[in-house]
Amino acid sequence: MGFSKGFMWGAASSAYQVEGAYDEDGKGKGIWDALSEGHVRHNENGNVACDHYHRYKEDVALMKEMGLKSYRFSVSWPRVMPKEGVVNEKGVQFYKDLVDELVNAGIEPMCTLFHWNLPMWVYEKGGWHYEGISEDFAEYTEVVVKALSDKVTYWMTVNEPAGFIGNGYIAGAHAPFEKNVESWEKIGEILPGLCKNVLLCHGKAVQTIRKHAIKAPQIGMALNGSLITPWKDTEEEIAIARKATFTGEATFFGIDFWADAMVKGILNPMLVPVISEEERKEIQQPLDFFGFNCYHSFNYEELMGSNPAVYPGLPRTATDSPITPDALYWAVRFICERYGLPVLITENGMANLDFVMSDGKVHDPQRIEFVKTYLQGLKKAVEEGFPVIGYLYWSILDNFEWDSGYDKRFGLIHVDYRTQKRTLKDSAYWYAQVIRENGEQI
Ligand code: IFM
Repeated sequence: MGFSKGFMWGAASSAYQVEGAYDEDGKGKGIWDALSEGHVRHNENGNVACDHYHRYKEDVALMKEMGLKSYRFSVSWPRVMPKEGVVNEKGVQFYKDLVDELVNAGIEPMCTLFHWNLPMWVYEKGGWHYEGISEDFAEYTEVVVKALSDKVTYWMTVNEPAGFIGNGYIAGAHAPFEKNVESWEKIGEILPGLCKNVLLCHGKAVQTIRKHAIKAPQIGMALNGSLITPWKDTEEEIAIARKATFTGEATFFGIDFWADAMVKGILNPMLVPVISEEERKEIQQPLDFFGFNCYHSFNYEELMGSNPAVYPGLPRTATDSPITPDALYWAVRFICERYGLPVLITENGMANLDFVMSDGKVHDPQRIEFVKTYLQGLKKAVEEGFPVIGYLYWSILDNFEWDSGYDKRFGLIHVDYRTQKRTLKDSAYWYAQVIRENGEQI
């Protein structure tokens, strides 16, 4: 037994990171468009990015060549709603065209509603601090769902809330670059409200999708969070790792911080004072899958600092992320056990030192090894009977890696940003074969 017959092999991206066309066809400005100057390496920005807005047909053709079964993209809220209450038909049309292109290529479109580029008009009302944001988000969701749900079945509400709240409002590394790390008092003051607003956006979006979807939807989210894995495969160690993963503590980077509220209707103590009973029910909506972005895990012993799991020269990616191949196994197992939902790996991948070599190719054996070994963990989970819908490599193309600019290359497809030339990396050809064989050789 291996991966199921209809297993969704795919890849992912997000609007701001690939689209470009930042002020074309009536698009409004988002917080990354308007506020990122001075905050990004080499002063880069997403104005042009991979120019996917104009080159989406070429990109979909490459996905088809690779045999992708699914593609996860995000819709840009400011492209679709440049101003409060205003729908930009040309922006909507872009996503309709993209979805048509995917469907015609036999690729399942998977749509994320929010992947970080918040419209400026929402920011001006207070952004994620603004209590009414979930009403606006529901309105936007309705527009997108009415436009795309004749062809889109898979929906993800928000991408990595721990990331955009933590980086955007605490570390100050991501838009809107609010830095509050120096003051625990301030963090304590703002964090519960920010998290409540994100959770309400999720809950209302789920209800909006169910209400307006033309095709019966499959709905989830795309969370990330600390995953702690056992050092040894004993029941005792596993129980310790599980407990260290789902701490119940007031840490917004805990998977359970978000998922307990979304899936089980259980509020973290930090959220209890700010979320009413009615709101709790709005947040807890039935979901069809648990989307998880998984790049690495922490080993329990490593966390305690008492084990050589972290040693000089530990393999790391170009973004310094430790390479921990068993992460997907434990992510699926722990999530399935706790939440009883099928898992979709909404992101997994690595940044590597990729460049076009003198033979005109991009050789990236590290990425092949990375994906192969992570997939071995995923396969183990599948073979033990844990339900997994699919695996989406991050990312289809090299792209704009937020405050790191264009230096960090995660793509299966190399992009030369000077010419926009695409080159399939060795890993893309390798992944294509994995898909053809449905992961049998993994
Ligand atoms: O590029 C990001 C993506 O936007 C969210 N998840 C992690 C990726 C790699 O850092």
